[in-house]
Amino acid sequence: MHHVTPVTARTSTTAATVTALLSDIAATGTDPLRGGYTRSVYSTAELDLRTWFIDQATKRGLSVETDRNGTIWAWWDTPGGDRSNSLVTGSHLDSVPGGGAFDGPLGVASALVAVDILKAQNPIPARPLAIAVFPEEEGSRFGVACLGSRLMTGAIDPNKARNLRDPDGNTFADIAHANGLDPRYIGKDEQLLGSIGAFVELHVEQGRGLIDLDRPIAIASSILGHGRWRLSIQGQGNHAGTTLMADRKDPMVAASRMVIGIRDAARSQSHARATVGRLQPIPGGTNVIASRVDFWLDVRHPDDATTAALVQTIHNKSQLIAAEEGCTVEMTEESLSPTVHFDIGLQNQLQQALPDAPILDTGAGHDAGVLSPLVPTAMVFVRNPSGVSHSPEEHVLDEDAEIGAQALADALASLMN
Ligand code: HGY
Ligand code: MN
Ligand code: MN
Repeated sequence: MHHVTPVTARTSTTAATVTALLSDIAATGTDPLRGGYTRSVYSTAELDLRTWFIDQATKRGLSVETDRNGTIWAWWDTPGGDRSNSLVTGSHLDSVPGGGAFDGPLGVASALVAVDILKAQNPIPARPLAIAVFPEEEGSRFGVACLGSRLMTGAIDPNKARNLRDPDGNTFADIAHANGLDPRYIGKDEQLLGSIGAFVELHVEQGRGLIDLDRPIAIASSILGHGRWRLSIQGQGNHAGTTLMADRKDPMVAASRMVIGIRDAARSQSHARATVGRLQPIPGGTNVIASRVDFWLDVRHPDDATTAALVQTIHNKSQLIAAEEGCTVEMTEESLSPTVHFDIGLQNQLQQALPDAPILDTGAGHDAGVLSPLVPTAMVFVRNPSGVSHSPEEHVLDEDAEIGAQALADALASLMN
């Protein structure tokens, strides 16, 4: 593992609460335009959150390192320092644009409090434990969700990753290099993967399951398969005033018809979800007929073959619409994750430790899902009274946040031996 920033322990700390830890970062990355938080990977806001985490971890006597892919690891080592068969928890700190306060940071803050609880029970861990903070979980800057965990597990080709570009045209290689990584070394980390015995991620629930069940926490069973595609519609840019309606090849009209077609196709397939949340006209002038429109499609379904068939239907429909509007359309897959079923043995162990927790599936992707083919993984969800996520309305009650951290500590304690 390439150690980029080994930071050693300094002092210890009294147990904090999740609410207090989250209030430390409540002003970091607030978005006055969108509301909520915009903390894209390696932005000033996310770098400030990394600094906050490293500080909190070193205060707890954890030894902190950043690996070759930019994931931060805060280790509570056994006396011998052997890190094989480690127990890992953690989550992410980056957000979607205008996201909520809990998606990611709740898992990181809860992991810090869980370590406090475990340390109070036994100052020496029976097995090595680490808190991991994965970069670019949302894929909001470079377009690929869970980029850090995909790199670590080999789920993305390092060359493809190096050449990913953010909306300003910066490559991931350049931004990673500017933040202390050597882009030549990003990629699968067999040694690190081989040392992880289990990964348990706590996350705010992104839905209404726990509200409807009137329970504070749940254990995850599965993650819906999901993918992202970019559609580029090429038309004829022109003047809004001098171009008669009959003479237009307007990609904005084609894109708009496609978005309605996408909604209709997803509606006709039970359990499917299809979303266009990001659309970019080029050049984007009020008095300009766009020459091109790019938009991004997010499709999810429990059955991977159904996802593929739905995407094919959408592609066929989009080609017909483009032709009718005198345009052309190109569709490119940007990322694809199969449906994940978490390790049933680990799930059962968590169920023993958390007997009152119901088992819930989720439509949201997570780093735990990316690790699950190679590492036994599990997730704990914490109730979100609004049921809303990827929005400023995402919420967790203070008492549920503390219940979640205690549940994570209980789950980790049950896996410690
Ligand atoms: O998009 C997702 O499902 C996750 O929140 N990154
Ligand atoms: Mn998340
Ligand atoms: Mn998210």
